[in-house]
Amino acid sequence: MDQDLNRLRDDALGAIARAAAVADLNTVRVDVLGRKGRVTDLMKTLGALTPDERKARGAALNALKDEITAAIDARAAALEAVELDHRLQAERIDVTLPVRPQAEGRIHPISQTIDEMVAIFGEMGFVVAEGPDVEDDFYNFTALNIPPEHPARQSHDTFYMQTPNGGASPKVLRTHTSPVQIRTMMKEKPPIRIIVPGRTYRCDYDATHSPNFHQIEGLVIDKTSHMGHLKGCLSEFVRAFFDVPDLPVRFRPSYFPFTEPSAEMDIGCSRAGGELKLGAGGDWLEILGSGMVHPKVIANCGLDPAEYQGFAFGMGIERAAMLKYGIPDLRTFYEADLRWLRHYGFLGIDVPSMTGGLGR
Ligand code: 2U9
Repeated sequence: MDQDLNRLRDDALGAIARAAAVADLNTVRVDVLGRKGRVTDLMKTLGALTPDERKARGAALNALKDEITAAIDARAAALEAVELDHRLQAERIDVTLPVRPQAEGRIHPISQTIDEMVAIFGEMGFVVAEGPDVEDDFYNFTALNIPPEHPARQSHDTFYMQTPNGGASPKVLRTHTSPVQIRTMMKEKPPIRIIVPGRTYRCDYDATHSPNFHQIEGLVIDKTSHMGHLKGCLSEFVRAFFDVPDLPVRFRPSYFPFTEPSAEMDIGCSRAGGELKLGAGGDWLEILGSGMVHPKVIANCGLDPAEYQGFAFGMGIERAAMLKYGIPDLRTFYEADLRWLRHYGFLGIDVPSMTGGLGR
């Protein structure tokens, strides 16, 4: 081969071998084989040669062109394989990672608080029960041993629905979630261990009362559960809910028509300097009501009170959320103010679970 072709061959193959990326190979391709490249320039000189010289040099130039093209293609394939390998390493994803938290949207503090309470009682073996918001007067009052003259039964305190023919058992908006426990006891055979969160209604409106609010109530019915179980269960609950393991608790005698004996539960707090602090100091704060289910209520549900007994409790969800999350005004829960929800709401990823406390 002519000397100039040898030099061109060495230059081109050297540049191809040194190319660090596919882009460098394109530069070589243009410089050597392009319209104004070195091989093309030499092709243009063939016309000045004799036919024999043109035949020999033309064949040599074509062979060189093929050799360089093959070398470029081979190097390109190798470089592409390396680049693909780097990309596969750099862009590797772990498909087992959990979904990213949703940046938009918030869980309302009432929903979050219900979920937290259900997680705690769920761990103790309670299951959630639900029932209608529009109730029979029987399930809401009569079966619960609430006498006809009780103030709660006055239309001043309860929302009564229109009853066309003065029906025997008028419809009411439930004033507590207790009718769900009545329905469960009438339907299921003990042992019963249920927790009942839900919306409730009373004719009341001020800074601490709203015409609709939320309660969570619990019921345990079996043959042996007693006041000691009630105290243990509720003490465990408040300590887990407020995340204060040594939270002091005390039970005060009280009265409810549906429980006997009845007790209200207080948690220890301090009010020094007008600031409420749970767990510290010598003050007390009422948090829930409870008691042993009244034998008459057990009998009203078709169960024998000589065979079955158990305990019940109830608390306001808004009040518990206000205490836990420092929300000062009950009315703000229902104003649908997005600024309030962004401040007090929770991200969808903050699902309460008892793995490691409530997981916050
Ligand atoms: C059945 C038997 C017993 C539920 C109970 C309370 C005590 C109680 C209030 C707390 C604050 C309601 O939101 S609140 O105003 N509740 O003090 N509730 S015992 O007892 C029952 C329920 C159903 C069959």
